[in-house]
Amino acid sequence: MKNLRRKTLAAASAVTLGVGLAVAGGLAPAAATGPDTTFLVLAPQGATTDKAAARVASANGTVVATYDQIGVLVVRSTNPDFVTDVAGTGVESVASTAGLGTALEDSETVEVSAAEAANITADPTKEPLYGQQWDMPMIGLPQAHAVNAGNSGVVVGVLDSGISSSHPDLATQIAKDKSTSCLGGTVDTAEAAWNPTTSDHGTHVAGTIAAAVNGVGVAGIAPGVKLAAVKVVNDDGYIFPEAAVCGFMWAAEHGFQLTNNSYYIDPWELNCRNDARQRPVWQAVQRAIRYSSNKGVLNVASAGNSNYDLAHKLDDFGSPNNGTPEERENLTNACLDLPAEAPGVVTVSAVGPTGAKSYYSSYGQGVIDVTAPGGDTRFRTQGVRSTLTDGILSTTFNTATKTNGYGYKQGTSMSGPHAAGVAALAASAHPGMSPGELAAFLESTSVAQSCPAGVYNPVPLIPTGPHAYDATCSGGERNGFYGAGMVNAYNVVK
Ligand SMILES: [Ca+2]
Ligand SMILES: [Ca+2]
Repeated sequence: MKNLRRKTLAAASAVTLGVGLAVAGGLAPAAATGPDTTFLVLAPQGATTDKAAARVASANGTVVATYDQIGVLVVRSTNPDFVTDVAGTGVESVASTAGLGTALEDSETVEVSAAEAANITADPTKEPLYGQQWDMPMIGLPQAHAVNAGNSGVVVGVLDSGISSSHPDLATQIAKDKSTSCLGGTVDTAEAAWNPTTSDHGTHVAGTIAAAVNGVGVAGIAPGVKLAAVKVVNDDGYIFPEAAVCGFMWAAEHGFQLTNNSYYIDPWELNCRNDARQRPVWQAVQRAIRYSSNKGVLNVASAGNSNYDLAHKLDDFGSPNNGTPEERENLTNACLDLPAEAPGVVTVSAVGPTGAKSYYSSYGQGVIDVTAPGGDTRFRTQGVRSTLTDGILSTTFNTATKTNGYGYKQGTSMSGPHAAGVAALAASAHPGMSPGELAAFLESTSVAQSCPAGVYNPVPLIPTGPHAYDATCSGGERNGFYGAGMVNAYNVVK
């Protein structure tokens, strides 16, 4: 898994370089030119970016986005010496984001046929496909909807690959005036810019949070709230730090109560042992996350799909080379997996239809805050083969045929939006809570789940080997697999 991630990161770097060269070819600069590269320039915390902007201009850079609130500039430059040239008064640090895109962990969509979608059930919510949504009764629907199905003043930002605004279950749910693309680190509010192009991941996430209860398709958890599409995943399936910064700042400045972040920016591999040059990039993202929290946004994030113990990363990599406590502290601070491990972010693990941890879900005591359904298509056969209906059913958009539909996906990408949806109901029923209060309420209303004893592995017969998905849960009522427990929609509104 780690090697795979390293390879995809290398691929992202190559793509960025290719695009940059094509752009640079059209310019006629006086000085030597390199590829058109994106940089994050940080002013000292609390300072304005005026002086830094002046340095950028003198170093042949172009500011494409200014975040004075957090002292961050997004800059593009073809100056191969930009990093050294920009250094000076008002610039605390600078780094290129080239190669720092992380791949979206998207599972293939398994679409439901039109015939199946048309098969009306007798379910009280009147949604034809509700009978396939095993995840909803697990978290307290439809009981919650009888009390509160969400308030339209609550906006949930889906920081993802866009949302299909033509989907019959989503068209009425999207706050178009609060939706944008953040690709390249700059805002583009055109509707086409925030619709999906190569991935329907965000469309699936959006349906879980707030698909309409309208007699069509599926039911979302909080159909009364509004969704905002914030596109941060590029057409190659990568999330670059400048897009994430833009997304958190957009959410902060547009009155969002919540964001859902079903992606995983993982600086650990490349950044945390030797590469100090990348730290400014992650510091910029963390400043943006912190700023959004201070502006009233609760950010919800997926734990990741690597069956990884997030509480013991240092153990996995061994001690840092020089092994000093100071170095270790620096590593810990600079190398959080973002946004999952940033302070104040609600981090969500995944369970399957039995309520047990999904074989793929990452975990970690003190890292996982709550759990929610994300699907587990392997537990039924102990890993031998996949049972698709044990994934999460939601809204889809086939990017090849440009058609809206319904389909199954699995992952912590699917569990995160369950927690975001429940939090949206909580914010609807209890307006005025701060992000910290909302997070604490989400946890205190969750249904605690115990650790399984010993080494846990629901898929011992999986082809990758009998121990490929071993995991050990630690903690008591609050533990590394499930955090405070399973989110519950009814408990937050009753
Ligand atoms: Ca519906
Ligand atoms: Ca957290």
